Amino acid sequence: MHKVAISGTGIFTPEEVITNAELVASYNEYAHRQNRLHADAIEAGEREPMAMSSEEFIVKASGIERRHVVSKFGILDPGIMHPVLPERAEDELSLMAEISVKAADKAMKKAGLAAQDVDAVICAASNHERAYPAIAIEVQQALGIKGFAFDMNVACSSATFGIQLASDMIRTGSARAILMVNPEITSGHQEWRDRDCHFIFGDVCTAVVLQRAEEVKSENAYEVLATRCLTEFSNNIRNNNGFLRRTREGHMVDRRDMQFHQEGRKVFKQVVPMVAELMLGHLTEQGIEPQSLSRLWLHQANKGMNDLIGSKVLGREPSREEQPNVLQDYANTSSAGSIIAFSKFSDDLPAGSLGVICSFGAGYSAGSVIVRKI
Ligand code: CO8
Repeated sequence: MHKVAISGTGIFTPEEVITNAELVASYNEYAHRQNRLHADAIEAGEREPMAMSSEEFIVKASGIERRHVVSKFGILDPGIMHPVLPERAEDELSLMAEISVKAADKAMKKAGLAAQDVDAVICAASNHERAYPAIAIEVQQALGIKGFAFDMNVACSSATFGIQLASDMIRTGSARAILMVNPEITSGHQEWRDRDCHFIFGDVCTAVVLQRAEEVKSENAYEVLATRCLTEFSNNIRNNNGFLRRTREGHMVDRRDMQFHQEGRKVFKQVVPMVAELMLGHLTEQGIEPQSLSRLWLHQANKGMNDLIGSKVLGREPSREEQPNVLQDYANTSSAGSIIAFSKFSDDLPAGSLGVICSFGAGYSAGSVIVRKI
């Protein structure tokens, strides 16, 4: 068995930013237009008017202040309300592969590895822009990596589940080094016309290089001490888009349930204890005192959720340094959130420091990765 380390991470952050003010202005204009369009039905009591969104609510309920998107075009147009992206020919690099390559270049540079040093590519993300061929294989070809590649999806927990899978493969010898990418174009399946969730998501891509610990060249590497994954079925976060659409009458139209929808309050209440228990159980199993942790890199969905989980795990309120949040600038980037936090806030810790990367989300799913700075 080999020891495993995370030896490099990379983030590709799209240049375009949507502030809460811009988001709320376009949503409210859309809602006004809908209310004007259906004024008679509203007047007759047959239809509820659409309520307005507010910046104050968004910051208070989630902690999110802005989000990056691959393109603002369309999202902020009250006549469109979704991103409009140019179509690409089949022989062009797909969008998910393109942003993966950008994040991967940074991660591989940090790890000091070239394409020939990597044996496999995993694309772990919430939604893949097509079913096949795998995005991971396209990334593998674009980077000139030999070996094998595949896609996987565990929603927001895709990256921690990917780390467990890659670690197990490296430990047992089926690969020496693995590149995992998390291209999250959440703007495509976010419902921008629903005030309950129009503020939640943002686009980004993260990449992680894992390899045998004894072969690490990077000065900022973390040994993966242990991983633990958990799933429990729930319909509280769901998206019903899929290839069986055309088999069901009337399902080729644009339906609300094809986009992200959730019972946010239930998710909050059910997932917080589930994640705290997972982390505490995992630490106990490994004989690690929560007080000995230097940092928690949590999934970036909601500041309130993170504050509660951190407090339950540490037994006191974590400081901003101990539990860094990036959601104010990125919003929820699904699987990439905890990796952004880890990538931005891990170089400063001294050798021997312990921390946990933890994600949680749809499924439900949650993943805990205990790491120690080498
Ligand atoms: N502006 C003003 N008021 C609003 C708005 C708004 N934009 N939205 C809702 N309100 C109103 C509501 O209508 C409600 O009014 P009333 O009291 O009159 O009924 C009131 O504000 C309170 O609403 P909520 O109860 O919904 O508010 P919460 O305090 O619960 O906050 C949150 C809502 C922020 C959604 C919160 O519940 C939350 O964060 N929950 C956890 C959600 C979560 O973490 N989900 C994980 C999903 S991500 C994942 O797993 C990956 C999925 C795959 C990626 C998908 C990519 C698109």
